[in-house]
Amino acid sequence: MTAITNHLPTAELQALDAAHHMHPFTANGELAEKGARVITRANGVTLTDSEGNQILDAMAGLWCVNIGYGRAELADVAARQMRELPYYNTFFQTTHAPVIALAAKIAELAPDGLNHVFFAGSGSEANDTNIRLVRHYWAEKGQPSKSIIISRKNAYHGSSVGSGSLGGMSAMHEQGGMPIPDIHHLNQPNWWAEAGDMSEEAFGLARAQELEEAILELGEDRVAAFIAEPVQGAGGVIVPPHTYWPEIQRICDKYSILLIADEVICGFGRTGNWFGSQTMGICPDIMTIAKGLSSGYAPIGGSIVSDEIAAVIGAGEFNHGYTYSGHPVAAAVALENLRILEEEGVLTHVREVAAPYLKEKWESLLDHPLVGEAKIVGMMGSIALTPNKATRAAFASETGTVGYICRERCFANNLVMRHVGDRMIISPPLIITPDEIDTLIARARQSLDECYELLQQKDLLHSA
Ligand code: PXG
Repeated sequence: MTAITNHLPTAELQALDAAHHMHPFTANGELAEKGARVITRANGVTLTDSEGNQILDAMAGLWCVNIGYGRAELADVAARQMRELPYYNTFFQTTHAPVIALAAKIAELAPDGLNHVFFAGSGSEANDTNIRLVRHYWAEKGQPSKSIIISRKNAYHGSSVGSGSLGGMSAMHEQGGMPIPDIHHLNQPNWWAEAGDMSEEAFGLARAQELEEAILELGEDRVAAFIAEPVQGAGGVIVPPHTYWPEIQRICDKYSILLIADEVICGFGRTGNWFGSQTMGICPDIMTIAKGLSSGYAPIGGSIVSDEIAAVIGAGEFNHGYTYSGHPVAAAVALENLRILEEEGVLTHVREVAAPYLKEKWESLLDHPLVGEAKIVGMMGSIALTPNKATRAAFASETGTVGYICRERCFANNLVMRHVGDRMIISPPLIITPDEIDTLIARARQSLDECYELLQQKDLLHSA
């Protein structure tokens, strides 16, 4: 068998990594100086690194390892499927059992009327599919001018040219010629950072009404769809005010705009239901899925599509697909993951045990001098760091300076808690126990204390 070089000393692994491996979303030169932390194995919610440190992974990898690490059943299913049929495509009038079973299972779990799945290898690919799908849908309906997709600033929908254009990350748009034409971005419903004196309710409504204003300005005959994450993830776990989503739904219905819910993070139990759309009370026409679909054990994504859209698209040929659409090994792994989520009552554990306990403990961090707001939906949470809670002030330092210091303390304290700007975020495996939540919170508090001390030393506790 090919050697995997875990047995090499850490410094040698780091040197090889620096010499040959380009990390995503990373200043690779800077990392090469420092050396990447080498993760060697994982079990449950715990990562082990090459120095033997045990790290609590409060991000479930990249928001994906919903069932936790170390489930041998998925490895067994993958090995069995590789022996039986490692690959076949579904392009030219063929199919196979794993993709059939997975599509049928997803249709069973998805809300009524969403019964068709177009598979992809990732969330980015699935959102690229969605761009082509909604434009082709309106063209087939005799309205080819309906091509604009409305999205939001600070949304994350992937990193390909199409999905990166849908996303509203300005740092991404600055590199490589994005966004593509006919994508329009609205403001996000981030009450903490952007509401000024408005109440949460009024602000949520105002931000939703930007959608109606945009449709009227651009023309109803030009707008194909609105895409959003039920709860923004990579943007900082921004939980919209409760007035936001009902108004968005009303506007989409009124103007016949397709609603695409990007469920890549929110799907498969993250918010306590199968889909974030159910938690937020919305009825999308398309849902983007990936991540928790396979708990990250195999790369797979897709678009769950309404009966109406599938019928219109299915009347002709949709000239689109990926080599790995419905990959049999990934499909078999995803199916086994869904079996575990269902049969082991993981969503019930979230709703009845983990989420209520995490919420109580997470919100207890509000007594810390640095923590301004604590938001949480199911198993995704954020805290806003601030030098002044009363005014909801940002720090005078460049955005992200303080968040990075806090993240570094977390990493040093064997906790993976990320920062987005000066917000700290978590999204732990759904199977986390109350004891492990206690450890998570203790390490978070310790890291916040150390961060606070460092900010005092560096004289960084000033408001912008
Ligand atoms: N939609 C959403 C809502 C996502 O969060 C994607 C689409 C794209 O999925 P793929 O499988 O193509 O990566 C994502 C991915 C971060 C981070 O820093 C978040 C994601 C990916 C990488 C980093 O939080 N989300």
